Amino acid sequence: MNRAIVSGALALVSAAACLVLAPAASAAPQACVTSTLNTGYEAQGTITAVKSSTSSCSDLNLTYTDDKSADNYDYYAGRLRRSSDGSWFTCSRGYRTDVKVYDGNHSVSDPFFFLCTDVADGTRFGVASWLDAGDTVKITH
Ligand SMILES: [Ca+2]
Ligand SMILES: [Ca+2]
Repeated sequence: MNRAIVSGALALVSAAACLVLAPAASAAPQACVTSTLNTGYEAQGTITAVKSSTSSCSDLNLTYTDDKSADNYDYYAGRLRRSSDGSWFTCSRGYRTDVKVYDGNHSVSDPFFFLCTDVADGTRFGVASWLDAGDTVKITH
């Protein structure tokens, strides 16, 4: 006599495929683009640029400066052009004259060097210097 043996089904516990996705950095430097500009004397210089519409960066980060005077430092501010009437204004962060910005590279993640924040795509921008004009600067945006 056969006894029906009900074998318990083996529950195969599949290992949950836990794909841990690294959170996307909000301002990954490699996703930014960098433009080289010159500075004007408390105004935008003759070389300006347009805020990238494809990068993931929303700020204007000052990542390189070369002051052209003997001092080799200056104080910088971002300038933006209004699309409405083409006029220029200095970003609200303004010039901060408490710390001299010496020639060289500056960290893209150092908030001190965020000249303007939350800049709309397509906005034309420039950089102003406080002491004298004609400095070469790079903006990562
Ligand atoms: Ca210099
Ligand atoms: Ca200068």
